[in-house]
Amino acid sequence: MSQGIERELEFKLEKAISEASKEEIYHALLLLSKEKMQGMQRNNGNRKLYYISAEFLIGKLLSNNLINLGLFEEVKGVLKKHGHDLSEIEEMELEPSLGNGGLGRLAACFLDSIATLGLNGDGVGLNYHDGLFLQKFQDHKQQEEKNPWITEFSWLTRTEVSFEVPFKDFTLKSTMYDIDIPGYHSGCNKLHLFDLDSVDETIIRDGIQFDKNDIRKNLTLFLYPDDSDEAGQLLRIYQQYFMVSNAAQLIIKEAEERGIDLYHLHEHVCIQINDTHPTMVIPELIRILIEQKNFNLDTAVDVVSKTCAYTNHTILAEALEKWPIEYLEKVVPHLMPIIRDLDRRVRRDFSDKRVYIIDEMDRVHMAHIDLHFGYAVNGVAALHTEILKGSELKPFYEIYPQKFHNKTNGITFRRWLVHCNHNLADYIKELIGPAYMENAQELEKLLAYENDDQVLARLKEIKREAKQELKRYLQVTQGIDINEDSVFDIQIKRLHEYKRQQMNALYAIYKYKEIKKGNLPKRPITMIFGAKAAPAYTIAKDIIHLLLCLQQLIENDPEVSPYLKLVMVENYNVTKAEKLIPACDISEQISLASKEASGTGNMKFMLNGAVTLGTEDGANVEIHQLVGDDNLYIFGETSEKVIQLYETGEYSATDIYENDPMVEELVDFIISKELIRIGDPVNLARLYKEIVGKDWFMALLDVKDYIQTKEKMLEDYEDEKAWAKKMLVNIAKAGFFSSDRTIAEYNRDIWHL
Ligand code: 26Q
Repeated sequence: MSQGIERELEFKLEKAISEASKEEIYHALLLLSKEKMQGMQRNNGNRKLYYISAEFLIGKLLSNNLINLGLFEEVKGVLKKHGHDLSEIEEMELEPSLGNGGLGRLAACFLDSIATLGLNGDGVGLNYHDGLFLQKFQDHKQQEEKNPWITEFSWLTRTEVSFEVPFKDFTLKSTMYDIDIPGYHSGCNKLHLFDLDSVDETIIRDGIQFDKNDIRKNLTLFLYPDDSDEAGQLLRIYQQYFMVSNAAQLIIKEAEERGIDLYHLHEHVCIQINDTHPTMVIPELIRILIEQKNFNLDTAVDVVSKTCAYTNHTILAEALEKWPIEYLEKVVPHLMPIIRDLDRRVRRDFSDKRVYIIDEMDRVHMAHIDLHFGYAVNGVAALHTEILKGSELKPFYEIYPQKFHNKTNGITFRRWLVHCNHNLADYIKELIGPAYMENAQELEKLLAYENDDQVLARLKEIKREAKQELKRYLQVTQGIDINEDSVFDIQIKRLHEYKRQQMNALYAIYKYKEIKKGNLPKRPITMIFGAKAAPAYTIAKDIIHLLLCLQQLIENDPEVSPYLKLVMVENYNVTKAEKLIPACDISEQISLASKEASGTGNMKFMLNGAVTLGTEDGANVEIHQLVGDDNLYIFGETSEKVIQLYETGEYSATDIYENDPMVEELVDFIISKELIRIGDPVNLARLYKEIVGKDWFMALLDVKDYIQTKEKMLEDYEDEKAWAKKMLVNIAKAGFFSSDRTIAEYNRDIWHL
């Protein structure tokens, strides 16, 4: 067999493997994988799922495709024999950054699991040429740059499929590109990404600026460009409609090709709407069925309502999409009569204004369309779903209790263990066999080794190897030196006030001051952050500025730097996550309780033997239930209390600041002469004012408990054996968070494929 791949590779290369460049080998492996995937069986079945999402944060594909094709070990061996290292070949691939964070990465994990479970389901989205911006640090601030990823050789395959998408003043013709999604030891599905041939990358100038009004040239240029102004919001509506009109036309085309009677569409098709971004697929399908397939309005509404299901990913009011009618009239006036009709139906049936689609300010509540005219809605973790039912979507839960589901998120273990942490994956295989790769619950068998000194010692050793690996990587990529014998404390996720990176920064200030006072930690601490801020989100950018200033302050202080290091990883993305997660000891999951719908990084860390420091929020609650009090560290106020504080408006950051000298001292340091000397006084003063005067996400509420809990954790870390046992329990209990389990539940309760 091994000779097979070797020969196929040489045939592709037209030269000896040992003489080929890394780039040539990458191209050859890409072509070879594409051929194998084309030859694979397509998952099929009578009912087909279309998972529509504005984001698919798929990460690099080479290794994962090789793993799922069952070729990874073989290819690695052949390359090694000829003097090449597969991990160096992987570096030739550019990461497609087609997502912001959690929601996009979840969609990618789901595609892997849908294919692996042999389910008939494709993804549908947009082919952004530049995706999310590339983050650079300059003068301790985030700079955004363009981030092109599509090269001559690519996982994309241009197809013949094309549709006409009608906008108010013009019609655009799409092109569909496909990416193959091979299941692990299973059939293949597709990710369909729609694009426009007329998109023009040369309109991008200084950073990520471009003409937001030239839709033909800019439509699929970027993921969610700046929507802080009207032109940005209109572009977002153009993108969303382009995505869903293509999806709707593809769905109808494939249904007709399968000979399906469109009056029975819901028996053969289901559409999962990933957050509200694809919501316009509902009125668009209704429109097409009426205008092109002779449906009457009632029947079209009925069939579509039985076809669509919606996932909610957030309870932040500002993230729930509400489009002014005026904007929709400018972009898709032909949908407005349908949306108005849907609103009329709601007003006919219900008197509660809170469930109307169109509000008093003439805004269209996208989630309300999904809730009334979809057959299912789900939250993404148990607590999140309870909050949706009990407060955020309560009026809807009262009308449609049967529509509500919980589907706790999951992650694909193929990427987040087998691919990113070979040493750990191999060792687990040695201990309990390979079955855990397809049945994650098997990991519980590791509990048999809870008191096995040798196993515990090996787990610590594997962690140290991962730290060394990360050390090398940061040395090469950022010229930063970290100490592999320090404790690695990591917070990597989008920068948002509710995720409270600012509270972690206050810990860094606390530790800095302690060390200055001579209270040295028993072991050096390495605090690692990775985060992008939305380009128009001022406070988030100010928090990045604070972190970068602290990084320099600590680095340049010889009294402190032997004991504390703060590293901000540039351009945090999936590839960097894959290097950081295996090396982590302390997993920071410190959102304000009730605000993080689920979190999925928390699951990736746990699976790789990190211990969670977190609030009772999102899926942390379920992690807590699984591992028990001894194997994670919980702090902070409960979600009930936080919700109550918002309701009564009684939270006052100023009160806490003024009455607690310790808090005052930490916060004041943001505008200390030490930091002002390094940073920009405007940014630092603005952040200081925000925290003292408003602190909307209540960092000061929990900061003391947070610091105390982290101190306890660092102390416990010194009991090597006890810590290794916590690592083992976390790994063993992570099985529940396999996206295979999540997808099996979606299929059982919602999709029925
Ligand atoms: C909305 C309106 C206008 C512009 C942008 C948006 C927008 C864009 C992206 C709103 C939300 C998002 C992304 C949300 C997201 O990533 N949510 C995360 O989803 C994860 C998967 O379910 C959860 O684990 C996280 O808790 C949740 O924050």
